[in-house]
Amino acid sequence: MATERTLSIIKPDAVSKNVIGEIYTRFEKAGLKIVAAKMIHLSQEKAEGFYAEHKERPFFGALTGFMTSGPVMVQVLEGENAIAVNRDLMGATNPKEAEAGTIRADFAESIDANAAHGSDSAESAEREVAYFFGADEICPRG
Ligand code: RTP
Ligand code: MG
Repeated sequence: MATERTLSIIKPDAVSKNVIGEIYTRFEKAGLKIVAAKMIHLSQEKAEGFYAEHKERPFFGALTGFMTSGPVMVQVLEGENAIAVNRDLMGATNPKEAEAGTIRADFAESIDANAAHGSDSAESAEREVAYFFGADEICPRG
């Protein structure tokens, strides 16, 4: 197993519900370490760049509109198989299909307002971490 880094975003709905701490506890209990973090209110341009892979999809406008609707909490998680572990903690994209006990089952309302983002591959993780953090903003903790 490999130590990996993944990019996590607590989306505007979950920030608004005041559950950042509850979600951080889930990361920590799963063995993931927060090695970088910042709260930001995304501009339209920053949100569109982040989700550029979905540019042609019908939900792109709703997605970027939602992601700019309020502040988000962005973090880098580090640990064994961090990418898959974080995706498992999040649950399915549509909270109605998410397994009980996952972040989306517990905190999300809809496929649009679905509480959390996590990188879906090593390539995405590398791009997404660099999209938000410089090397000097990441603090590996061993
Ligand atoms: P995310 O990128 O936010 O972690 O979500 P994901 O990998 O589980 O899902 P993805 O396919 O990357 O889609 C990105 C976000 O777009 C919205 N979406 N809406 N209406 C739809 O069919 C639909 N499909 C995707 C979701 O909010 C999803 O999180
Ligand atoms: Mg995705």
